[in-house]
Amino acid sequence: MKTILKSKTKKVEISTDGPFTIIGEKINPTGRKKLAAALQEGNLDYVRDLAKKQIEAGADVLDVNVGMAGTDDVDYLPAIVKMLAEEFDIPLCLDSPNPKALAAALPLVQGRALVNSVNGEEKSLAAVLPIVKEYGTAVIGLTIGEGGISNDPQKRLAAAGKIIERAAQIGIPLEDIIIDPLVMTVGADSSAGLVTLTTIELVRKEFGVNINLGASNVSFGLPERDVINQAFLALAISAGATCAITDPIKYTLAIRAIDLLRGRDSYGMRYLKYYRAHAQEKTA
Ligand code: THG
Repeated sequence: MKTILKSKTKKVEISTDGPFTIIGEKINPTGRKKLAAALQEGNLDYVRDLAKKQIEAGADVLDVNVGMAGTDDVDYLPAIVKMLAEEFDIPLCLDSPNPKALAAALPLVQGRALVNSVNGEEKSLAAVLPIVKEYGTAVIGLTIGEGGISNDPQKRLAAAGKIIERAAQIGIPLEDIIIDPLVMTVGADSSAGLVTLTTIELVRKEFGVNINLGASNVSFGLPERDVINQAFLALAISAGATCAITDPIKYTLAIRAIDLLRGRDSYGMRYLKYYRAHAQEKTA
């Protein structure tokens, strides 16, 4: 299964057979005061810098989240998307549940974006899927049902099924739907990792679709987050995840290693190329 995203001149294939796809998480003001302040001042330099650094570090796609308490992302998403689309040749993942913000930003995208996200609630399905159809994008479907987020992997699977079915009804094909099994922190519930891993396997077996994770969520509130995040990436990729919203600066080398270990990097070319290009950073 392949999900195709595009920028001005580049095509990115998120694939159930190929190497793992990295969606850079850092354009997100949650927990990042400097970015929140920059967005509120209309200063795009900091966003530009975050985009550049993530691309250099190996991001295949950039997640763009401008959601902040007390603001409407209709005010920020279009301007940021316009700047990124003009200045960088990388596909964008528009991270907003707000249909108005998505509809305002999508005409400014050059290429084929990923809408992040729709969920299995009627209100979201009715508002977001027509926008996905109209702009011919791909979409991330969060496995949230009418009852909210369940801890039961079967219920998360059912929410995925509902999204896939409703998308099919308006002509959005299976390959354009990326299911997100939801990652919660194991700091609050020590079974949260297992629930996600089980859901990944169920979704992979039932639908064979691409699967995305907000991988860094797993370690919120715990010490040595990097260790937990890397261990989780290995387990989740092994279970069937095919892309993640994560930090390319910290995790690209580990992800290359995982691809190599899974036989998805012939002769270790991608691992070695990345190592050589970034080796000085480690020793510096
Ligand atoms: N699924 C989908 N989209 C998502 C999520 C998901 N979008 C948002 C989020 N979850 C994924 N993005 C992030 C971005 C940052 C962090 C976690 C998830 C994070 N940030 C550090 C912090 O807040 O402490 C800051 C680190 C830094 O300064 O670089 O952990 O699940 N579809």
